[in-house]
Amino acid sequence: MQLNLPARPYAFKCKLSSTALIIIDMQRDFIEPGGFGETLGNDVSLLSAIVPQCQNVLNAWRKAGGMVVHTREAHRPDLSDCPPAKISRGNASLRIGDVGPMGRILVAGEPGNQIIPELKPMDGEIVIDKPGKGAFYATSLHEQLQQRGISHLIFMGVTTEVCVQTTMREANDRGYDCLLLEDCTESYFPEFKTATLEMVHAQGGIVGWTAPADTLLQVLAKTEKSGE
Ligand code: C5J
Repeated sequence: MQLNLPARPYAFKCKLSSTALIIIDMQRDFIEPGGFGETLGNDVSLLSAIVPQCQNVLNAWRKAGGMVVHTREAHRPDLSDCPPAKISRGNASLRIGDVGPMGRILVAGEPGNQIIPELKPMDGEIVIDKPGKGAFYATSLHEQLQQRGISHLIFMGVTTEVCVQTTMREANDRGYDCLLLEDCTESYFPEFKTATLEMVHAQGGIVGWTAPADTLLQVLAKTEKSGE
């Protein structure tokens, strides 16, 4: 199935069979009230607002038979994969590994570290636990995508300017064509989201493409109807 999506700075063309949907860090601790994000003073309702549209895309992508990858920012319980600089940075009252409202902060297996129930991974979908902001650093993501012949990536998730943008830049440097779905990503700082979208498609798509999710939903619905 060939997908031809109106996008910025120009049309994003890909084949379903060589494209993966990458969902970045839609974890309870970043998105749900009472989690780590909220304890840092952030308004998590900004992030939770994108969940319904992310669900629409995930459902349509699954229906079309596309490959799905979920990521989580997650460290080993002994924090051996977490640089001391990452733990000590900033003046948060809770640090990585401390016990927060939903268990230990950014530690694999803890309740807050799980992907929100609305976007729960299904059997057969890849889940990448990543110690960095970028999903390619110290993970098997690149190898797994290469094994499946993936050349194009469609991104959703949070936060736009941190883990989403970092992963897109890593992907871009590894030769993937990347599209970010504009209303399926969010930041605690709306101005950072706006700036990131501009950065991604600036200079003829220096990092990739951006488009509203409806463009993908419409193309998927049309191809389903025509039985392509
Ligand atoms: C993500 C963060 N997922 N902001 N993490 O963006 O620390």
